[in-house]
Amino acid sequence: MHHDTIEAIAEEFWQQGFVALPNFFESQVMQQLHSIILEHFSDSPQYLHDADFIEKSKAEVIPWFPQSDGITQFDKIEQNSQLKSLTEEILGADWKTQQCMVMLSKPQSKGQAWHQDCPPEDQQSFNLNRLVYTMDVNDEVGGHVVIKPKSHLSGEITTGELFEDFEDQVVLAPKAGTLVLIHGHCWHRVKPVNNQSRVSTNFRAIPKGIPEGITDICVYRNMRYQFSTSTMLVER
Ligand SMILES: O=C(O)CCC(=O)C(=O)O
Repeated sequence: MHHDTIEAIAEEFWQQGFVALPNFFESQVMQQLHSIILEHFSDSPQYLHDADFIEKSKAEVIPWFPQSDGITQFDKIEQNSQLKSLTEEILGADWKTQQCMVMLSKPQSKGQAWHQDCPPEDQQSFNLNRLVYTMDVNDEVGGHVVIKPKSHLSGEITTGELFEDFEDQVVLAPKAGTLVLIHGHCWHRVKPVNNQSRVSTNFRAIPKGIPEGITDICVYRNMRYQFSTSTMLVER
């Protein structure tokens, strides 16, 4: 990828708060990773989050950290030179990658309500979602990614309906091989999932000097939730 292209993508990201790049990864690599994911979840996955959290956040997602299970095949995404260059252009030098997290949504699950991945009060303090899709998200599967453009500049997400349709929202149906970058302060949600499981994998990254636990507190329209203590810090 030419440096001008990388610069243009980073500029779009900073204007919109997100960017979607179809065919970023080879389909063979996506198929390999997807098989590993399906194999891992093959025996009836349980929800690992606290039941109250799932009820209140509507985040019916089962997380899995393959790299901490010693599975090395995901490293090649992390080491992809184009992904690294693009991340550096967006975050600046000495950014850090975090353990990748596979997220499984079971058939007939609710997806994820509108949220910001971390508190937005300090504009310099944010995470970058680098979402990789190993399967197609489409009308049959459901689970489209919905984003409110430019909302990374709007401060705290407003209170209100958890799955509200905003007039200016953008609905993405990423195909296998797509990379979607979302600023952690940008308001986003996942639509309900239909009759099959839906999978995405997040290779989160953080700028230099930002603490590893930046995404420990997530901001929803109805609460601020802390994952490490399973606590609702603020009810809204
Ligand atoms: O799974 C997706 O497509 C989006 C995930 C998401 O909302 C997040 O990682 O905060």
